[in-house]
Amino acid sequence: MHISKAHPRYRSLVTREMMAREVKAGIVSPSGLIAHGRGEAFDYLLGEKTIEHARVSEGAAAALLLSAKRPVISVNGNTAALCSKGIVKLAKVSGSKIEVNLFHRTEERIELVVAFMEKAGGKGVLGRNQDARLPGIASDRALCERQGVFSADVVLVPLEDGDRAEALVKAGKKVIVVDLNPLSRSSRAATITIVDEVTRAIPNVIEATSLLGDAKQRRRVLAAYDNSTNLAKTIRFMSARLESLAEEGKG
Ligand code: PTJ
Repeated sequence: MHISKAHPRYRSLVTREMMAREVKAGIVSPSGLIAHGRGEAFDYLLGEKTIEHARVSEGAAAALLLSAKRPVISVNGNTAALCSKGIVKLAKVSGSKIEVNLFHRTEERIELVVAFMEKAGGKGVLGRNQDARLPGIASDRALCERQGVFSADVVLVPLEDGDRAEALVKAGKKVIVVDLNPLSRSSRAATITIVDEVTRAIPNVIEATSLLGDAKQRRRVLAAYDNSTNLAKTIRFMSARLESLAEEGKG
């Protein structure tokens, strides 16, 4: 389908087309399109840009990843399709492993998404040999690699479903979530929630890692961070933005 560059929603339409293509290729699950649409709706409430409170979370996420002993970035179909190269770069600068973990899990999709991340430059991408189970989840979504998510101390989970985010926290891990919905269970369960679109969030976290070389500074950033306070500020931001748009509409 030809999309005119003059269309006001050009970027969004191109991304949708790409996601639809990746459904056909088996990278994105059909439900991934629904999740994407929900994300787009929440992004409207932010004005489709990184807000100040997300910047704070992105800085804290960079500090946590750099302070971790065994950080892992968990990748699903949507994250791979939207920002595989960004994830590979973040893994490199933060010393994190990449592991593919799918909600709609089949051996075939695991292989496809791992190969996709390898093609994007990922080294030692985990997911093919899931030999451990995350406690607290009954289904196959509990499967993970012993040398990856299972033994990680910090896990970054973009666009994660609530059950898994909660199970990771219960397993004693520090969890960084990227989710445009500040009301989701994942957002509430996480140690750090980045309410920002994933293709903006990942480069921002990469940029923040370059500013946090000093361990003392990282500790200061983490001590000042509180997830519930940050989420409350984000919800207030969305609400104030809607109020001001309604005021504009009046005139
Ligand atoms: O590839 P699979 O099989 O692992 O499936 C992945 C999906 C995303 C389908 C699965 O994890 C899922 O169902 O997720 P949920 O529960 O719909 O949660 C996804 C969350 O991510 C929602 O709260 C969306 O608002 C949010 N979201 C969607 N797109 C983006 C986003 N957040 C940031 N950036 C986005 N581009």
